[in-house]
Amino acid sequence: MAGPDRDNNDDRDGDTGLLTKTKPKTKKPSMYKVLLLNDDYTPMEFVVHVLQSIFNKGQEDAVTIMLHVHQKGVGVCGVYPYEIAETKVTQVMDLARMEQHPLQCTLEKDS
Ligand code: TYC
Repeated sequence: MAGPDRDNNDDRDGDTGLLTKTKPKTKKPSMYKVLLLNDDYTPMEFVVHVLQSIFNKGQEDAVTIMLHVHQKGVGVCGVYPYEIAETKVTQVMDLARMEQHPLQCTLEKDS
């Protein structure tokens, strides 16, 4: 029978003979990309406003991202832990709905 776990490491060092590898206890949170999708109706200025107000982009970055989405169909607005990413998606969708624009925003796991 193993003695007390004096080294206080959850027995990962082998003093129970069951586990041999050590492993860090903490993991970085998974990150999620917030994606903006193109459509034919949402005004460019509204998309720029969304990028500035919700994603804290400056005017130049906001225009660059908006044009990327306009030309390629989809683009990344930012990468955040899940709860923050989900909140951003909700904020975009709420604002777009209020202004009656068909703008779509979604999440994709990053790492
Ligand atoms: N394609 C839109 C237009 O020509 C502009 C636009 C850009 C819409 C990005 C959505 O995510 C978007 N008015």
